[in-house]
Amino acid sequence: MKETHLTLSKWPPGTVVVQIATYDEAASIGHLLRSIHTTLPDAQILVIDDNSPDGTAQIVAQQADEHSYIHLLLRVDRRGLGTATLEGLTFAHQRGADIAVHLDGDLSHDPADLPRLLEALTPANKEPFDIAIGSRKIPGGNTVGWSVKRRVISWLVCWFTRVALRVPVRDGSSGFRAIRMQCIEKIDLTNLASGYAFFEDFLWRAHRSGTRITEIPITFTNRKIGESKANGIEMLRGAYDLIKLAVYTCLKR
Ligand SMILES: Nc1nc2c(ncn2[C@@H]2O[C@H](COP(=O)(O)OP(=O)(O)O)[C@@H](O)[C@H]2O)c(=O)[nH]1
Ligand SMILES: [Mg+2]
Repeated sequence: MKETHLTLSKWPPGTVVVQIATYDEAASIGHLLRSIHTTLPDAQILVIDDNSPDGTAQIVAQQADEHSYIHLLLRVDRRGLGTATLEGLTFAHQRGADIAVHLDGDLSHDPADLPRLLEALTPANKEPFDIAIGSRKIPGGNTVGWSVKRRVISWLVCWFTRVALRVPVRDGSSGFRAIRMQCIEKIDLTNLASGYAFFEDFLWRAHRSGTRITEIPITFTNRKIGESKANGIEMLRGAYDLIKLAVYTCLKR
């Protein structure tokens, strides 16, 4: 098994790394890796896998042996989407990437949107942004295939992020984002939420540290293969993390 987290050689200036946290995504990962490379041939691709029982890591390891732009960060056990995303960002930063993009491993986020997301960081005649969010909740954005229950939960979380956490974005829980690595240096990354609330927690910290954030519309399509890992326990854990953050926000107002 190839474990590239031991490789510390730097990537060239201007490197974009597309990172994917995976747990049991063997059915989609091969196609996703190919689509990302076709869309962004110069990007590095990093998969952070938590030793998925379905062999996702083995597929990625084989691809990494064949293609030097593919990297695998293999963790020994399941430690959550938040810590996986953070480990990916830290790895990208250490290797000298300029921009990291994270997206889901189940093809819900369309790699064809990657160029638009990257372009949004540097708008013409405007100050550059630090974070560009692929947003389902602005005009032109959309969610396809989700149950009413999932839509309601998502709406509540985004409303909570905007109103209680005071982060001025419409889709604070999107897992599809481009982030300038420079801005990572001014964000406090200690004790970030380890599960799904990572995305709101990270944005909350980014906003408080003066980071410039923008949103561009994307269509999120519910997975057609494999199962969602956002089960009841994960959602409760996420809700607990968000409430803790809101209390802290009120106290520090
Ligand atoms: N490494 C890692 N990835 C995870 C974990 N939990 C979820 N993921 C990945 O995070 C992404 C989003 O998860 P998903 O189940 O699709 O959530 P949903 O889209 O909200 O239903 C997918 O690529 C999952 O494989 C985890 O504990 N560790
Ligand atoms: Mg999904």
